[in-house]
Amino acid sequence: MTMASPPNRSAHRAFPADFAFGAATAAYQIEGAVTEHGRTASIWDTFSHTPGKVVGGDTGDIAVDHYHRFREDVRMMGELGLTSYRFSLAWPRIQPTGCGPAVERGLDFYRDLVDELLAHGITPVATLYHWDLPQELESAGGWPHRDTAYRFAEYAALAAEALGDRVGTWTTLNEPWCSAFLGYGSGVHAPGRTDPADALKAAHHLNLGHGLAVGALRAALPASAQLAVSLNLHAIRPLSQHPDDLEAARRIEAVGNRIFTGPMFKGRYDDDLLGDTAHIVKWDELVHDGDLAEISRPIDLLGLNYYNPTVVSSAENAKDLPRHDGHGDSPHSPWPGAEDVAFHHANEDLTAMGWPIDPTGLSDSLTALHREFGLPLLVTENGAAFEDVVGADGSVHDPERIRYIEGHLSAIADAIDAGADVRGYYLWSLMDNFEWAYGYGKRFGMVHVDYDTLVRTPKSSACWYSQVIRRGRLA
Ligand code: IFM
Repeated sequence: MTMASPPNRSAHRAFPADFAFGAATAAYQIEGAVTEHGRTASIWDTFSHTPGKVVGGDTGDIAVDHYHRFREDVRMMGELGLTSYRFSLAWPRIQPTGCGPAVERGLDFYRDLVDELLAHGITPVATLYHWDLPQELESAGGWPHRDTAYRFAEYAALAAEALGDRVGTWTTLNEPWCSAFLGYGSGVHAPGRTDPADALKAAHHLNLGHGLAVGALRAALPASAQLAVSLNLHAIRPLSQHPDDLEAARRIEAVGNRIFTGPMFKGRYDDDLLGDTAHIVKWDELVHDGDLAEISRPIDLLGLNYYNPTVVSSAENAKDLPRHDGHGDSPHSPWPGAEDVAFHHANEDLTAMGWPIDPTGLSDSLTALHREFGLPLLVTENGAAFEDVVGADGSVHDPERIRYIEGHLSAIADAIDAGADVRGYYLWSLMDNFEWAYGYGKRFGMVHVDYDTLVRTPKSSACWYSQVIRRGRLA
């Protein structure tokens, strides 16, 4: 998606009557209880326990203890009026070694969670993989190893057999770009490997795992099941119309977006992507006969995770400009075949992550996805970290987060007006949690968590969002 001009915005329109107003979380970021009931280590347990990998040495060992407090958390969701909740299943809780039979106690946790959600009238959306690969599978080669895709499909079948009677919407992978390119390219995410060929192999095997899982889910679930994938597609804008900047945008779009949307929705890897990366990986050996047909099995919904636009230029055109290359602290690029591209801020209105705030990237992306793929869309993540301050009375006023959410909901309304079939919004995140390599220092929640007492306190953004949900409109 290369971006166009900003749309007109209006803050007053209603959303469709059945629009899902939700919030999202992920297992490793909230559950804790990492050794309970048979759960074994995931790559994030190993990574976070490796000195120097996560700010402050933080780990998900306790996280926000959702595993023990889920009933309280669901009650809070009910009080806020959420109509839907997107959570992920911890693979190492269900299938600790990444293969073999499921652990019933692990499944029971999710059965109980879903039953509690349903009792509160909240529609569950289950994500199968939000980055917590069982460590044993990583030790056997991880996502660069083809076998991992087949293990993922087996796990998908076990999850669907256990939960398919109560979960109607499933997403296979969350942000496979991060799994492949931050996990195996720049190494700032687990498992922390830094080989560009492995990153590309991981991307293909994540795609294959997605396709195989779709097949397994279709076989195990009722025909009414809605299957999706959640992609963090980059809303790419060239810094200028200079041919070199357009070329930079093309390269990033190829390895940032089309590497997933091509095989998933068109049954192919585009020639330019294959050409850009031909010196890194042998695609004809990597992609086996039949893989693309498997990967492009039809799905029902496309989930978009959007935080900020991605402004790019050629290195030459960026010589005298500030650059924000987004490699984290790693000297290794997460962009194989596009290592020289320079990244810039779209503006200086930044969140605590240093991410520019620009909702037009969301409306433009939704509109472009609608035009290109014609699938119903969900915004499966959107939100912002800010430096929240707890008042003397314990309350947290977070007007910046309200402004952020309002701007992005308004952008969704713009996209709907422009014809996109957007069916829901999942705020990232329900509550403060373990923000991966940043540890607990970055707070994305609409609910504040005191990390000493684990007490949850809705911030003013939660109260504001709750009113939006009850009205079904922004103002
Ligand atoms: O916290 C993450 C989430 O796990 C995946 N998408 C982006 C969020 C904010 O960084």
